[in-house]
Amino acid sequence: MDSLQSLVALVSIHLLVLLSDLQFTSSNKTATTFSLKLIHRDSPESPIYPGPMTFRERVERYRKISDSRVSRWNQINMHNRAVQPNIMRPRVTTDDGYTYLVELEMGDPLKTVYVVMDTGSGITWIQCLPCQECSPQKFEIYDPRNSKTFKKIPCNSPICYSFKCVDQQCMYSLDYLDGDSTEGYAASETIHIKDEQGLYTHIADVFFGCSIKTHIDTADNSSLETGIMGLDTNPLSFISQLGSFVLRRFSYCLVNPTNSSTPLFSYLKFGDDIGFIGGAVQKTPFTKHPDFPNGYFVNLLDISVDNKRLNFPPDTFTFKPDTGEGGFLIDSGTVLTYIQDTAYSKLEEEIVRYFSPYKDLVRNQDCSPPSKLCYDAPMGFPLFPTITYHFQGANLTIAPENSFEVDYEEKSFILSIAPQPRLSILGAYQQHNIRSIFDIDSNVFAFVPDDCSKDD
Ligand SMILES: *[C@@H]1O[C@H](CO)[C@@H](O)[C@H](O)[C@H]1NC(C)=O
Ligand SMILES: *[C@@H]1O[C@H](CO)[C@@H](O)[C@H](O)[C@H]1NC(C)=O
Ligand SMILES: *[C@@H]1O[C@H](CO)[C@@H](O)[C@H](O)[C@H]1NC(C)=O
Ligand SMILES: CC(=O)N[C@H]1CO[C@H](CO)[C@@H](O)[C@@H]1O
Repeated sequence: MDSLQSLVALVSIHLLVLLSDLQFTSSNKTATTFSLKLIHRDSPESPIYPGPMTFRERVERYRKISDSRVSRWNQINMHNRAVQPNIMRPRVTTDDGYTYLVELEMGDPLKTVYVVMDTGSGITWIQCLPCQECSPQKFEIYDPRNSKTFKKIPCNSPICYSFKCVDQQCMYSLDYLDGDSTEGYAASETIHIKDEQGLYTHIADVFFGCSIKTHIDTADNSSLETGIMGLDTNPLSFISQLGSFVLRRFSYCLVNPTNSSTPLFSYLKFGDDIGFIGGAVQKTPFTKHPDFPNGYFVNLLDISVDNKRLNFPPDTFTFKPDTGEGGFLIDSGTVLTYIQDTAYSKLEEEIVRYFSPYKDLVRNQDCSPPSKLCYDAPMGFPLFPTITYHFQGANLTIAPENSFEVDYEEKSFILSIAPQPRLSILGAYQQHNIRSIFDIDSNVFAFVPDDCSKDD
């Protein structure tokens, strides 16, 4: 569909974008539910389907992405975090098989953009024409000059308090020390979210960053990725802007891309539609991290390998003001899980001990970075341990296939957890086939095992 006139308006919502009080100013039907299809980017359904890649190619590619994403957590200037990257999460697709992209339609006439679903950041941005420096992307770059609903944020808007006024223009910028960055106009646009019946919800005046200078290390011209959708609790994040309209909650269920027999998409769900069918839903409260006040941190108390507890001292994963270390973040924009160095060593030791009786396994010292633990294994080696994260009031047990990536061609496997000096982060790979629910008003992270390939 090319024009708004041809759309069936299910609901029209206007966001009054005020820094302190984001809200919908008008809404006819109360639509607290909608969902966006999430497609893995390796999926044949994905418009950027790269064609068959070998396991090794996929692993190398996503590890590079994972490492560059996680580095931002070490490198962002802690005292200047007014501006953070955000990611949006409609329909989710993926370029590399390991990061999840949300498909959004925006503007009038409608244009499709693909943004990385990121619970680890807050500001949503996409590349915009005319670029001063654009990163390659597969599809035409969004051109705000052609959209009737695009607006620049004026310098006197409260939104611009977080940004800079340059030549009468409100400009945002995000820098990562690893070289990734985005810079451009603070802007707003109408976003259109389609349900299964093809009916649209239109959300007017959604704030986003219109990037005219983008540096993303991993981008290439087959990349579907046009930006990032921020879903943390930053007041300007996508979920904060939707706010009470969606009861300030969302959920997703990430399909495992390595299982090519299943459809590689799922949905990002909001409000009443967060979509779990009861069952053994577990809940743990979000905790605060002083350096990342908008992040979804939870209180990790201990870890088990094959149901054997490692018995970490209770404050192992809590934030330590003296060193700046600690904290456990739920982050969909990072692929691998990262465990803070000292705890990682103990975890790795226990996993090595678990495998030690199996004499036909050979530890390989040459793992694909940043992983440190990999083995050559006989074809069909079936005996992998579960790993359990013991949170305050909840246990998250990770199925073996989400902790160990098995390469059947190379007859090897690799741990999907890597060490990290500062923070611990639960990445997307270990979230496969778990419905993850972020309920900001109730201040809980809830989760339940689910078959994400059956998400509807
Ligand atoms: C990018 O596009 C150019 C020309 O359009 C092509 O020559 C080049 O091989 C492409 N690079 C990648 C990584 O696909
Ligand atoms: C792939 O998915 C199918 C169907 O959901 C499941 O039966 C099978 O165990 C999965 N295979 C792997 C390797 O996860
Ligand atoms: C978590 O697992 C431990 C065993 O390691 C058990 O004692 C505890 O009751 C479990 N907690 C919940 C909430 O299930
Ligand atoms: C059907 C319905 O309730 N329409 C209302 C939608 O909202 C506008 C303005 O808020 C009202 O004027 C309509 O009557």
